[in-house]
Amino acid sequence: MTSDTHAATTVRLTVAQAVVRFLAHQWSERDGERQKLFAGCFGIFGHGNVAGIGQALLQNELADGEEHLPYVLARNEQAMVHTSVAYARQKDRLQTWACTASVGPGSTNMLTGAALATINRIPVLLLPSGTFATRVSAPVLQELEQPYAGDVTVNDAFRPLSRFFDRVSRPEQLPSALLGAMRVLTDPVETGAVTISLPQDVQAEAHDWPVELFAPRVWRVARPLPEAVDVEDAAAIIRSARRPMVVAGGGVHYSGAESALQAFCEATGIPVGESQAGKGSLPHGHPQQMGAVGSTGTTAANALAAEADVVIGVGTRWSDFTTASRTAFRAEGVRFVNINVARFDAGKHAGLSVVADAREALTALTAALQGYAVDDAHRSRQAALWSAWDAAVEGAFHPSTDVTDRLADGLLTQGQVLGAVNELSDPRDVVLCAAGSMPGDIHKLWRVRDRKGYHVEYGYSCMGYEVPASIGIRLADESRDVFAMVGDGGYLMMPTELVTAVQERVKVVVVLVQNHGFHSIGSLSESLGSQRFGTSYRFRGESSGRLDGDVLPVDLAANARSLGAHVIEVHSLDELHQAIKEAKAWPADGGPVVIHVETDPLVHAPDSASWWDVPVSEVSDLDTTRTAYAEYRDHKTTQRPLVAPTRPNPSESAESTS
Ligand SMILES: Cc1ncc(C[n+]2csc(CCOP(=O)(O)OP(=O)(O)O)c2C)c(N)n1
Ligand SMILES: [Mg+2]
Repeated sequence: MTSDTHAATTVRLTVAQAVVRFLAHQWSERDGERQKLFAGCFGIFGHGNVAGIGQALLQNELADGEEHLPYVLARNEQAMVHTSVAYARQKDRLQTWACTASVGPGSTNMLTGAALATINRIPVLLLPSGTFATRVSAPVLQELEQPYAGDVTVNDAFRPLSRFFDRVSRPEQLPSALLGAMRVLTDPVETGAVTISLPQDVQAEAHDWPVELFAPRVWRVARPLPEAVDVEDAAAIIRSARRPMVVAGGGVHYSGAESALQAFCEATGIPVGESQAGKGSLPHGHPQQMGAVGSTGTTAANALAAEADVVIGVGTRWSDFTTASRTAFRAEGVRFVNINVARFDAGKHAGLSVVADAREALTALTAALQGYAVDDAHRSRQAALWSAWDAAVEGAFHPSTDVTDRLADGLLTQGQVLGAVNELSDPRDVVLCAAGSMPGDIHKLWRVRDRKGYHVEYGYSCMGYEVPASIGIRLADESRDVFAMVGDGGYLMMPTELVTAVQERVKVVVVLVQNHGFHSIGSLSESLGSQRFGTSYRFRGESSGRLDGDVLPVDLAANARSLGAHVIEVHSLDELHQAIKEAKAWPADGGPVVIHVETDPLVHAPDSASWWDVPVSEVSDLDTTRTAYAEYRDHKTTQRPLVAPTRPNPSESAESTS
């Protein structure tokens, strides 16, 4: 190759410029629809990325005719990962953001976000900056020194949290790192946090890149088909069932399988219980919709789960909340059929694995089950169970005066707050939550009216996800209002991104539920015999020396106002209704609205007598703990191993040749 030809086929750019140019040219495609894989890049600059990726983003922003990778300045690196994850989830994992952070704490701040993305199986590209690859001036500011290994950096902490990790120590390594990263981001089985660690000197180093590295590239998001034999076996098991049930997980949404699930349920009459990620798989009011299942389930779904003889998991990873710590499915000989794109999840509970895209598998299974339906008794049982539960929801949303008369002045119940937001928001609006007592209550109570109307992050249940995630959802879909339900504890973890919402004029509605501490962990603590220890925000008592003094004089409404939000403080149900209407009418580019409401943490949502396994101290000086331990041991006896084989015993099966 002559040097002239060489000049024509390569382009000289820094590693950081190459990263930005490459990312701007990536597309995803599914069902014939194409979209940019990266909506942009969030970042916070410091040493390590200000002159590398920062310079490249600036050059990209100022360039005419170049594909743009919009840059958004965030306030906290953990938060910008949350924003990206929420965006990607709202986009059914077909689009996401990149996140750039500076060396050291800027980068490690993203670790919690990385874990959250990987656990929830949501794509996000993380670009932590690394210390010098050459190590010429080591140790540099914020560098970890480990006497036992010269090549370890703080960014190695991303390895166990990422589905793909690479460190680009030489420019030549970049193309394979980028291509590997894109493969994982767009693979429904592998996806999660994808990390490319970029040492600060390498970011700024120039290299001659082949021009085709930057050609537009389309990543097709697969819809793997099920194997015919698995569909036949699954159909045979379901045909043998008298009381089957579906458990719908997040995979139903990511695959866009809601209509296929509805057709399956309508043809067979099989009822559906939903995990947190799967909630909204069937619309509220559908006769087979039994709502939440598991520890935070409805009485309807949990009653059906307890007696189900065949459980069909669709796109669920079977977390302990979904199985009520393996106590929800109690029928003798209960068998599982798992439809999942990931063999890893499809094999759980020793289930019959149908490894496939949820939409494709459900469509094939509906055809294979032609002529099969549950009997009328099972259908009427569903209807009766649901109407009893729906009445309980009405009671929580609109409590009787017996309950409200006992509330202190200006306080509401959490159920009233959720009911008001559910009833006064539009069907397409999105409710968002992550940690505290609200995720469980919302899982039970919320009436989901649109496939993208429900967004509770309950894989990692990360306090602080709510405010940054609300921005991601709104950026992903400006036609919907977002109602972020956040407790005072969660708000205090991460109010920072209200400032980012102000900067970007992003309208989000944050409903800040002030109950002066941890309603959730307080109740959990009490149920485990730990007397709500250390769970409320109070002064240390002068005589007791314990955190049992007066409520702290914290004004979160003033805090939100100081960050630039429009704040509405409410002290009654009427004022709450007015506030929600005001928020609905707030201009689309008006920035964040915060509704501050105080609730009584001692009024609980209706119970479904379900369980969650949280170990209690085996020995204790406290009566409360000893009582709780006795109850705990009783519950442990109801736990099932769920390991029975699903297929017939080979020595008894007709096809056996031995
Ligand atoms: C980052 C993080 N730290 C700790 C926890 C454990 N945790 C779960 S809920 C909770 C309290 C939440 O308080 P708040 O947001 O006020 O909600 P409430 O329980 O009062 O409804 C805590 C500490 C968590 N989920 N995430
Ligand atoms: Mg609280």
